[in-house]
Amino acid sequence: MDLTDVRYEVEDGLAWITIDRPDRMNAFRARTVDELIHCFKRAWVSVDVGVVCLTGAGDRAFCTGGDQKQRAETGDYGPSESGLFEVEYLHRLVREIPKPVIAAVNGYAIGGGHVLHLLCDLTLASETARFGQTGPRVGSFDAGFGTAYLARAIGEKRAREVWMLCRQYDAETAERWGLVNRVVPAAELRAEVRRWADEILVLSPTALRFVKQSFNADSEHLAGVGQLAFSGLGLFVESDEAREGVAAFSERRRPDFSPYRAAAAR
Ligand code: S0N
Repeated sequence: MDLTDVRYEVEDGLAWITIDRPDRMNAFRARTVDELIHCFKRAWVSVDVGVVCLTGAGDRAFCTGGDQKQRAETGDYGPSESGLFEVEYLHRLVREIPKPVIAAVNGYAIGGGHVLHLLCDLTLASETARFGQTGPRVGSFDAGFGTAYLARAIGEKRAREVWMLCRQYDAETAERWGLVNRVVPAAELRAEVRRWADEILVLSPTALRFVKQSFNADSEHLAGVGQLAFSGLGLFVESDEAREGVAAFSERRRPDFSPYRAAAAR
C-alpha cells in the first residue's frame, strides 16, 4: 500500500506508526484509517517487531480525531479502500494486535485521537500534551470504548466530566488521573519510548500476548456497546444537530444547539 497519511518505520524491534498530517493536526480521514490498519497488520505479522508505538508528526498534535474540514466539505471522511470508514475496526486492531502498543502523545490528543491513545496499552506523553473529548461540541460521540473504557481508566466522575464539559487537560493532570504512564519533556519523548520498548523487548512475547489478551477479555463486552454506539453515530451524524457542530467548527464559532433541546427532553 502506498502510504500518504501515515509513516511506518522499524528500529530494533520497535515499529513507529506515525500519523503524518500535521497541517490538519494529524486528524484522520478514511484513507488515514485504512493506512493505520495496514500498518498495524504489518507490525502484527512482522517477526522483527515486538513493540509498536503510535504517534503524530510534528510537535503540535498526536491526533485530533476525525478530519472536520473533510467532513464539512464532503459530509463524510472521504474515500476509503472498502467504501467503509473503518475506525471501529482500527480500535479493534489496536486492542487485538498481540504486542504491546505505546502511544507517544506529543501534543493534542483530542476527540477520536484521544480514544486512540486511550486504547493503546501504555501512554507516554510530552509535557506539552493536551487531552480531551470534543464530540458533543462538534456533532459526534464515541459511546463505546471512548466513554466506558475511559471510566475504567480514570473513574466515572472524571470520565463524565471529560465528556460532559469537553474541557482540555494538561499532561500533569492526565498523569495524576492515571490516563498517562509517564510525562517527559518534549525533546525526550522519543528516547523515553525507546527505553520502555527495550525493557519490553527482553520479555517473553508469548507471555505478553496472554497478558494483553487477559486484560482485553475483561473489557471485551465494551466492543458490543461500541458497535451499537457506532450504529447510533452513523444516524446522528446525518442530523441537522450534528451538522451544526461541524459547521460551527469550520466557521470558527460557538455551535447553537438550542433548537435541539426539545428532542433531548423527550
Ligand atoms: C485541537 C484544537 C484544540 C487545537 O486548537 P488551536 O491550538 O487553537 O489550533 P487551531 O487553530 O484550532 O487548529 C490548527 C489547524 O488545524 C486544524 N485542525 C485541528 N483539528 C482538526 C480536525 N480535527 N480536523 C481538521 N482540521 C483540524 C484547524 O482547523 C486549523 O487549521 P487552519 O490553520 O487551516 O485554520 C482544535 O483545533 C480543535 O478543537 N480541533 C477539533 C478537534 C475535534 O473536534 N475533533 C473531532 C472529534 N470527533 C471525532 O474525532 C469523532 C470521529 C469519529 O470517530 C467518527 C467515527 C465514526 C463515525 C463518525 C465519526 C464522526 O465523528 O463523524
